[in-house]
Amino acid sequence: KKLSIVGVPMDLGQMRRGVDMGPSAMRYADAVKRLERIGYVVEDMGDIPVAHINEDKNAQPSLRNLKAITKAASHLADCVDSIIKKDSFPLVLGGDHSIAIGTLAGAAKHFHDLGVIWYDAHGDLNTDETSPSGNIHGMPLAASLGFGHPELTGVGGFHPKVKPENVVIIGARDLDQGERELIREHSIKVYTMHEIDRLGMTRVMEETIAYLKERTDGVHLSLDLDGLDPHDAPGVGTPVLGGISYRESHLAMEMLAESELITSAEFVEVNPILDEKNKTAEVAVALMGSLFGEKLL
Ligand code: DIR
Ligand code: MN
Ligand code: MN
Ligand code: MN
Repeated sequence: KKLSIVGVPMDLGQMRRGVDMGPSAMRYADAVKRLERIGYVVEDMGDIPVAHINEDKNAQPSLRNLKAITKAASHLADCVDSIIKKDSFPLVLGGDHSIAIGTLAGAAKHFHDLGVIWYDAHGDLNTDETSPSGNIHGMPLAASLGFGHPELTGVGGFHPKVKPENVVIIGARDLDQGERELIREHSIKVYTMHEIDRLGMTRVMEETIAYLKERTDGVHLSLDLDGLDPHDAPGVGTPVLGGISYRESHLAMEMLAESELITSAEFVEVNPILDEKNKTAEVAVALMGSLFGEKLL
C-alpha cells in the first residue's frame, strides 16, 4: 500500500492569510507517522509552488488571483496524475479549497465516472457570475462540473471532470442563491445538516456509499475542515455554526475506509493562524487515520 502526500500552500482563493501554512500544520501534527503506523509506505513529495502575492492587479474582482490559482492547479493536476500512474494513492494537503480544481483534474484523467464526496459547510458551486465574494475557493466544485470561467474549467485541458449525478455534498449549511439554483437544476445529491441530524451519520454514509458504488469507478474525498463544527475545528477561514461533530466525522471516515471506495483525498482550509494550538490540523490528521483504516482493536 503506497501513499503519496503533496502539500499545496495556497491562500489566494480567499481573503484570510495563513491557510497557506495548512500543509505544514498537518505535517507538524505527524500525518506521515500516523499513516506509516497503519502500514502504508508514505512518500512526502513536498509542496507545489504557489505565488506569494496579496493582490493580482490584472485579475477581475470576480475572480481574485485567477492566474496564480490556475497555474498552481495545473501543476497539482500533473502531480496527482503522476501519483496515480505510479500506483500510489494521492493525499493532498491544503491550502484553501481552490486547489480541488487541480486535484480533480489530475484524478479525473483516470476514471470515466469519478465520484466526489464534498464534505463542507459550503457548496463551492459558485461561478464568477454568481459569486458574492469573487473568492475562487467558493468555486472549485462548479468548475470541476464544467461551470464557470474557462480558465478554471479548462485546467488539465479537458472538461467536465465530474458529472453532477456523481457528486454527493455532505454537511452543507451555508449556500448562496446561485449555488441553490445549480443544485436544483442538476439534481445534485446534498445531505445538509438537516438530513444529518434527522437520519444520523450512519444512514447518510450508508446511502452515500451505496449511491456512489453503483455509478462510479473511483471516488475522490474533498474534505473542507469547515464541514466540521467550529468547536471541533476552529482553525478555518469561514466557520459556520451547527456543523458535523468530531465523532460523526470519524464515523464517516471509518465507513469510507470499510467501503474501500476512495481513490484520492484532500484535506483543505486548515489555517493554523486562526487555530487553537494546532487543534484543527490534529483533527485533520486524526480523520486521515480513520479514512486509511486505523483501528483501536
Ligand atoms: C462563499 C464561501 N460561498 C463564497 N465559500 C466557502 O465565497 O463563495 N467555501 N467558504 O468553503
Ligand atoms: Mn501566501
Ligand atoms: Mn470548501
Ligand atoms: Mn467550506
